[in-house]
Amino acid sequence: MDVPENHPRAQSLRIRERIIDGMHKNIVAEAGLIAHGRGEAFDYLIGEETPNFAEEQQQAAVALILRAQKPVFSVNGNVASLCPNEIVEISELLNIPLEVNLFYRREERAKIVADKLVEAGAEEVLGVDPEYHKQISELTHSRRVVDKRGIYSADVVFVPLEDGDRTMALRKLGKQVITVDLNPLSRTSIWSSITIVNNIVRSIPEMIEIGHKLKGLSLDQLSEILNSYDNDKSLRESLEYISNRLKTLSKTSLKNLQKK
Ligand code: PTJ
Repeated sequence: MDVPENHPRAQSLRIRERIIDGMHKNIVAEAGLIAHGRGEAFDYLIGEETPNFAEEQQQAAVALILRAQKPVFSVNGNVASLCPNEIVEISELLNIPLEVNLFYRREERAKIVADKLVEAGAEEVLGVDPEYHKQISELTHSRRVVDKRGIYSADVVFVPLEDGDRTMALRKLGKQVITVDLNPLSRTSIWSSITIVNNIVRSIPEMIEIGHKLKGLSLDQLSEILNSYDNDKSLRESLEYISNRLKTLSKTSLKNLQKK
């Protein structure tokens, strides 16, 4: 669908089109549409812009990736459709390899998602060559499959828009997990080491900017950033932010929002 330029919600509709287009191309799972709708609802609650707490979460996430010995970026259908170019850019900047890892795994879909990343400029995409497949016993069925060069041996896994089950399994395996999830109450948010409560279409470009700034820091300086970060506290801040915002809105005329 052509989104009219002057539509008041043109940006949101364009992003939706990426997901719909991704579903028609078999990149996005059907359930990915539902996940996107849930994300949109939470984005309304934070005002569809990056709050201060998310900036801190993003900074800590970049510091953790830069400090990691073997980080990996786990990409699913929604993420590949929403921001393929930015993912390739951050992968190169932070030296974090891309691995296709799907909740609704089917071999041919994994290949299509990988092709989407290659089309966006990725030189290598893990997770699709059966020669390197390994199983994570904590997970069931096809979701067990990971790449032995990637998630299997990684110390830090960046896994945005994820299902809670897998996040828990990765944590139980001793890995640090970074996620992006607009829902601060999801199991993924609660189980992750660092939870970025922001829309991925904003957070990846912002993390690229942060990456440029933090790249020159020493391991000690990165650790300092991480030592002053507390994910539980940060998640509570996100809830406080949402509830304060709703309280304020409930006291003023909603006509003020018509300007948006
Ligand atoms: O491509 P697959 O097969 O790996 O499947 C991907 C989905 C997303 C369908 C799968 O991982 C899934 O079912 O995830 P959930 O359990 O629905 O969780 C997705 C979370 O991402 C939800 O908490 C949403 O609020 C959140 N979310 C959705 N869109 C965005 C988002 N968070 C940040 N930015 C978004 N754009």
